[in-house]
Amino acid sequence: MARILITSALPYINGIKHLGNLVGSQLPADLYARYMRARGHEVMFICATDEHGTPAELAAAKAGQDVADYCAEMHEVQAAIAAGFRLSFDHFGRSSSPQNHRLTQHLAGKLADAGLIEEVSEKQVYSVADGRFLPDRYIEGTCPNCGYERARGDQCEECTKQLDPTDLINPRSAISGSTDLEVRETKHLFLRQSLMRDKLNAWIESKKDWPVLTTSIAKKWLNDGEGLRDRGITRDLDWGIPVKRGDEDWPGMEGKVFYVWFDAPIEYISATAEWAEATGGGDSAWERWWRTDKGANDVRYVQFMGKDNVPFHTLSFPATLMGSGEPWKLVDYIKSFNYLNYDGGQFSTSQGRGVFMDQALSILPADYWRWWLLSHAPENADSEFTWENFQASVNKDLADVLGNFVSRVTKFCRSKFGEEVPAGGENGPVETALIADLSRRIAEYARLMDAMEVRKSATELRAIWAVGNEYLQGAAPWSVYKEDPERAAAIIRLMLNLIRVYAVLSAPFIPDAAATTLAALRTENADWPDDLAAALAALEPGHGFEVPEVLFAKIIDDDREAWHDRFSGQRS
Ligand code: B3M
Ligand code: ZN
Repeated sequence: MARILITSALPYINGIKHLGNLVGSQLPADLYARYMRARGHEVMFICATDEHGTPAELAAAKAGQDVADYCAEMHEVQAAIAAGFRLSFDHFGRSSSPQNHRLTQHLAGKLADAGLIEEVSEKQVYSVADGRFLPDRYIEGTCPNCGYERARGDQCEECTKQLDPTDLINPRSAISGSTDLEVRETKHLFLRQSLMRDKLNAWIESKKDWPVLTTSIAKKWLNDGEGLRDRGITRDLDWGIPVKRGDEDWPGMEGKVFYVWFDAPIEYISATAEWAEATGGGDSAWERWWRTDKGANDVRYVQFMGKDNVPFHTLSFPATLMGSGEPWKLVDYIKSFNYLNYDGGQFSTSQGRGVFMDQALSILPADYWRWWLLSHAPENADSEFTWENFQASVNKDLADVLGNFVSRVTKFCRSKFGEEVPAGGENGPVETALIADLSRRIAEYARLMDAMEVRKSATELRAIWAVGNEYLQGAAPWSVYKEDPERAAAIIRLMLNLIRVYAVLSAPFIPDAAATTLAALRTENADWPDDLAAALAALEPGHGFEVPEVLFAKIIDDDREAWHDRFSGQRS
C-alpha cells in the first residue's frame, strides 16, 4: 500500500468555473484519487479556493460586498458545486485561512534568512483620495493608441495594446474616480529565483518520466531567462496575507500583502493543515504528508493543472520550498492539460458562452458530464466540446453500451428466474475465453489509470463494457432458455457478476451510476477484481437484487438543440 498525495490547481474565487476549467485539473485529479483509493492506497486529495489578489477585490466591489464576505460566500458556492460533481476532496480549503497566513509568512521569513529575498524600491502611482497605491489595473484613462476612454493601466481592452499606467491620458483611480494621483516611491520584496537556476534545472532534469507538455513548458521558462527573473512577491492591496517575516513585522512593508501567486500554492500544504485541524489529527497528521523529516519520504505527490499554471508549479513554488532550506516534500509528477474549447470558439465568462459548472448540473446529472469530459480530456492537444459529440457519447457509450447491458441482464433474470442470482449450469469454454480476454483488458485499464492516461483509460473501459455486450449477444440466454434453462442460468449468473465488476471498474469515472448499481445488487463494498474469476463468482446463487432504475437516459435532439442555443453566448 502506497501513500499518494494529490492536489488539484486551486480554482480562483471570483465566480463559477466552466467545464474547461473542471477538466483541466479538478476532475482528472478526482479520477486519479478515486482510482488510487479503489486500489487500496492511502490517499490525501486536496483542493481549495484561491482567494487573494486584485480580481477578488474587483469581483467583490462589483457585487457590492465586503471582500471577506464575498470570498466566504463564493467558497460555499464552489464547495457545493464540487460536491455536485462528486469531487472527492479530503479537504476543500481556503487560501485565506489562518493556517495559510502563518505558513506563508513563515516561508517568507525563511527565504529572507537564506538571502533569497531582495527589497527593491519602485515608483508607483499613489491615489491621495483613496489613501493607497494603485495596482496597474486600478488606474483608468484614455488610451493613447485608440482613444478609448476607459482603458486600464495594464491594457486597453478596446484595441488590446499593452500599456503602462503612465501612458494613459487623463488617468484616474478606478476605485474613486479621483484624478489626484502622484507617483511615489514604494518598496517591494522580490524572490531571487535566478539564484536557484542550477538547483531548479537539476531537479527538472531529474524528472525523466514527466509528460512532455509539462517539461517543455518548464524548460522553456527556465532557459528563456525571462521566466526565471526575480519576481515581485508583494503587492499594495488591502486583501491578502500581510507581509511579515515569520511572526515579526517587516520594516517598510507595512500595509502590503503577499502576491496571490506566492501564497496560493502554499495553500496546498496549509489546506492539509486545515484538514488536520478539522479532523482533530494535530500537526503530525499533516506533516507526515509534507515534511520529509516526518514521514513524507515515502509519499508520492502528484499535481494536476492546466498548462498555463505549469511555470508557477515547476519554478516559483519549488523555488519557495527549496529556498526555505526546510525539508518540504516536492512534487513527484505533474499532470498538465491543454485547453477545452467550446463549439468552435472559447469558453467566455463575460459573453456567457459555454457551459458553466452550475448550469451543467442543472440540466444533467454529474456522471454524464464526467464521462464526456474525461473521455475527451485535452491531453495531447486542445479538444472541443460540441453538443453533437456530447449527445453521441452519452447515447452510445453510457445508454446503449453500459446502461442497456445492465438493464437487459437484470430484467431478463427477473422475468425468468426472479430477483435473485440463479443456480444451475456452469461456465464452458466460451466463458473461459471471455474471462481471459477481460483479465487482459482490466490489466491494461489499470496500467493506463496508473499512468494517468485519462482518454486511453476511458477507451479501454468502454471496450470492457462492449466485450460483455458482445458475449451476451452471442450467448443469447433468451433463446437458450427454452431448450436449456440451466445453461441460461449460468450465463445470467456470470453476467450479474460482471455488472458488479463493471460498477467497481467504472466508479472513478461515473461514481453515481456505480453506486446505484452496487446498491441494486445489494453489494456496496465491492473490491477491485484482482482475481477476476473469483470476482465473477462473488454473487452466489440465491443472492437477491433489484432491477436498477434506468442508469442513463438518452439525450433527445430537441434538448440538444435547445441547449446549443441557450449556451451559445448570444443571449438577447
Ligand atoms: N488560481 C489558476 C487560475 O485561476 C490559479 C491556480 C492556483 S494553483 C496554486 O487560473
Ligand atoms: Zn486602445
